[in-house]
Amino acid sequence: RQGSPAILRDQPDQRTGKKPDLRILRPAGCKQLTPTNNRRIQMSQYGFLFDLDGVIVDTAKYHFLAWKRLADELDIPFTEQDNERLKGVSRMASLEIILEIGNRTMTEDEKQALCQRKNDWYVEYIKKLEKSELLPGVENFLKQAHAAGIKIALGSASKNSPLILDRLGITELFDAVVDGTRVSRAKPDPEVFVTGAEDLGIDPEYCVVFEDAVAGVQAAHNAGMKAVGIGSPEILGQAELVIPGFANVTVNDLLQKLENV
Ligand code: B16
Ligand code: MG
Repeated sequence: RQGSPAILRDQPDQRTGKKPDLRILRPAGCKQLTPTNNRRIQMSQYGFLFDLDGVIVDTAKYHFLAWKRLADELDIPFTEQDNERLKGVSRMASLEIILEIGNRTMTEDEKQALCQRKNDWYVEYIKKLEKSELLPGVENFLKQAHAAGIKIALGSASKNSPLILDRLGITELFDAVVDGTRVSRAKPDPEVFVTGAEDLGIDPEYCVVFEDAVAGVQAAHNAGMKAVGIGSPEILGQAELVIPGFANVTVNDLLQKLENV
């Protein structure tokens, strides 16, 4: 799976002078992309790294409900617009943003206790997550990638990632899970994706990151990987490719587009 891109045999037949049909040379089940710059990269050489919140499932709404409950208790105004600032940000950093909004200071112990309270409420929501909450097309896309032999990792700041994958019934599609329990540096630091690529045993050059946050796209680039933005080009314009979501997106088409950028 690792190493240089495979160069398939495409020399002309000495007898007929014709180039062989690569579809025939390819072993069954081994899909191959249209070559660019004379390289033929097999699908199974790629690693896909997925952010969780905003890419696979919208957990932001549950984070909001739990943070809002805490903010109300603390008498701190907290709106859905404020919640946008918490996306992709760690639990403690999220609390610090809320305290900053309320112009409040707390001891480390108090902050830990508040994070725990918020998380207990959040987990109550997450425990009830259902498969139907998977974002449109993402399960099909993950299954296509898995079937094509592409290695798949999760790269999320959430310490609740394993529970969420379990509730959504997609744990077995992932070869590696890198979550908030394994990394200490937040995106745009590349730590989460570099760790994921190491787990998969795939060179960053062949890793594609799927992200809905600008900081996540930057983290992918800082890791030497390509980024596919999930959302709007106005916000995620730095990504090599931006798609509104996974509905009707095929792995083959996406990789071909990426190879041409
Ligand atoms: P937890 P991601 C992030 O997920 C969320 O976007 C962010 O709002 C949350 O604070 C963070 O996970 C930590 O989550 O409290 O469950 O550990 O976008 O990195 O998948
Ligand atoms: Mg996200």
